[in-house]
Amino acid sequence: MYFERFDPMQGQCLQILDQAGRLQEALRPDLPDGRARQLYERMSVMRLADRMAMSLQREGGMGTYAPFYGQEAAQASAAFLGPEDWMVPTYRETGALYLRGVPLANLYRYWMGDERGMLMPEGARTLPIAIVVGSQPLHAVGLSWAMKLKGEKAAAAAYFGDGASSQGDVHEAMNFAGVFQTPTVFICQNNQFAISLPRRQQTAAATIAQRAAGYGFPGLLIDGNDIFAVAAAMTEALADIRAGKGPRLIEMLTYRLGPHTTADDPTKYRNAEEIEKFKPADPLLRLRRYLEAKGLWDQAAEEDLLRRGQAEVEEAAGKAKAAPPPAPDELFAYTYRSLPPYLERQREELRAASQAQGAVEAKRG
Ligand SMILES: Cc1ncc(C[n+]2csc(CCOP(=O)(O)OP(=O)(O)O)c2C)c(N)n1
Repeated sequence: MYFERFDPMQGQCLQILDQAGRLQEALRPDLPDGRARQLYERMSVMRLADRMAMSLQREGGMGTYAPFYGQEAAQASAAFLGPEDWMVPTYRETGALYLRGVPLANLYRYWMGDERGMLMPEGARTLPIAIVVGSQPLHAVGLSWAMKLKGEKAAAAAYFGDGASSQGDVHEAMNFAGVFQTPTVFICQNNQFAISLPRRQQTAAATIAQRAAGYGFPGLLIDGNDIFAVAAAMTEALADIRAGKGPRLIEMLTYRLGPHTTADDPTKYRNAEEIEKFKPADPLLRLRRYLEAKGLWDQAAEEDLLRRGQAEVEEAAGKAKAAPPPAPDELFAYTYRSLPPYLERQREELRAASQAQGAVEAKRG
């Protein structure tokens, strides 16, 4: 009903829970209050986990990190995927991967430079993070096409941003998905920026969701800071996809409140007033208001949650820090079956350098 009723071509955007925490019951998806409360808790811990990653980076434990502050409801889309579905994440999806069940300590390890943090448990149907912008839709379409050929009733979820939507790869993926009717859900988190490039300079189209029409499948524009709209869009898209109705595109309108990554200085391309303008749209704030109005949440519950959440996040950070670092050799281990000569030389250089460093450290005692 949502995909039919809300036409992105007409500029329609699905919002069910407004900023004041008022819910439009007539549009409510199958998201009972108990589940909404549970999601509020997970999204709150997600935010704490994001903050912890920022601190770990600032204290030198991580090379870089891509925060998702402000995008927690869109990230919670992963909670609606089943174990039979595939998830294909970008670097932004730490929160989504956490909800998918990837241990936080592993996610931190990855950002600390240890690829083993991306080793997924057998059968987890979750690809490792790919930094290559726009690669996720291609991979998800490939996976979903394979599932279709095998007769599996499941979907593959492609995560990507507004910036990625301009990549040729994304066009090819969506076109292929339309032609072969692959079971793919394209999840575009439109957080208004591709690093410093604002959304208005990204495309002359009024919405990204409307592009689906050009590929021959339905698209839906939603308020990506509204967990009820996220639930509605994801549940309907996945049900349709599993019923063999082909791909779906969901554009989740959100706003990145933090920097693009820890290497970015957003004051160079947006001012403080703009950020303040978006703060009332915070996905946690409105859900909390809703739960409080229903008598399902209060200050004591909030304090208890923050205490438990912080303990969980600190434990994960401790685990990640205590994990043995990868051997330098591993840099060369997984891409080539046999290394080309120039990489062979580099590996020998690195071995010699780490042995020399080891000897110096041993002398120092
Ligand atoms: C193919 C490719 N080109 C360029 C980059 C550099 N790069 C990293 S993130 C980014 C912006 C992507 O913006 P968007 O798709 O909107 O996602 P967001 O970072 O906002 O989540 C760019 C250009 C890259 N990683 N891969």
